[in-house]
Amino acid sequence: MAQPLDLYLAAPRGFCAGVDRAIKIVEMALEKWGAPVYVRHEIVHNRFVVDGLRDKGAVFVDELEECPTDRPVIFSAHGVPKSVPIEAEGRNMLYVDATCPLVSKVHIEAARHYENGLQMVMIGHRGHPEVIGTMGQLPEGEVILVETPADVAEISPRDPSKLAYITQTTLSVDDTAEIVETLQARFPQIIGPHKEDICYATTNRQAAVKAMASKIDALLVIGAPNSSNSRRLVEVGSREGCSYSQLVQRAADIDWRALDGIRSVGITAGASAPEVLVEEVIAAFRERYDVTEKLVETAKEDVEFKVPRVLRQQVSA
Ligand code: 10D
Ligand code: SF4
Repeated sequence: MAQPLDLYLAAPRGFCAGVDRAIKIVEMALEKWGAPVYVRHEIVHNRFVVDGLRDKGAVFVDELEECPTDRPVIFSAHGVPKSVPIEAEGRNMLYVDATCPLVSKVHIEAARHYENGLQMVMIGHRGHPEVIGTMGQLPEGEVILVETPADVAEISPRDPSKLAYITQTTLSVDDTAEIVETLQARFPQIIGPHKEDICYATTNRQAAVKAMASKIDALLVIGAPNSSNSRRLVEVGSREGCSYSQLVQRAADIDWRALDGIRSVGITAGASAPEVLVEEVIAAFRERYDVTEKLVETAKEDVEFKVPRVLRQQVSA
């Protein structure tokens, strides 16, 4: 007889509206213009998604200079520095920007603060493409990056009375609140968004993990190692008391020996992880255990973003 196991499934989990839109953009571009269509950076941080699009004719590159000028190029959902579309225009290239509208919102916020004469503090992870893209909206030196509360003590803004803060969209809600508090304590005049710029999808996925944490012995987060929002879900699991909280890209990555003796497992997926991989993981549990599925739903999501007009025209034609 197979061991009984409670499998708690987080909702919401997996694809967010920005990821859905970005993948659609690549698929529709391939339909409209044929292969190859170039994509600067992984369209979203998931190997399974990227491999699937590559099979359909997408070519993934790190930099624009790797693209020929006679093929379309798509910018990834994470956003790009201002210099990238400028370079594309300079080379007369056809480009489609798949930056998530919620990332673009932060770009616009940064530009507005800059026009109002404010210097910016960005809370984010150094080297992440979204951070590079957002900081790259403004001239060098206009955005100071902080990653931790300790960093706040180290920065030397031009004029502490003329400061604003912005954040990466996929951060830990709790860590960010702590950094914001530290910023406000050191710079009481700092201007910020209503709360932070963390998006609805990041917030909802972290809340669902918190809600299931007391019920589970282990948490598996389906997502890629370079996916910021997925890694934050693993951290939430550990902090909420799951002694085993792990990132897995798909079922083959599960360390079954580490789960030995465990009676309840939570499953969630980062915003860039497709539901087929969740189903694959559930099926793998069903093969080994007598599984009872339990849904932990903390929010319903109905956000949808339109694809850019240039691709919509093709659909209605
Ligand atoms: O690393 P990440 O969480 O920023 O990106 P990922 O592609 O995993 O998920 C989608 C999130 C985006 C595009 C940033 F908002
Ligand atoms: Fe947009 Fe949030 Fe999804 Fe990032 S995680 S693509 S900001 S909806």
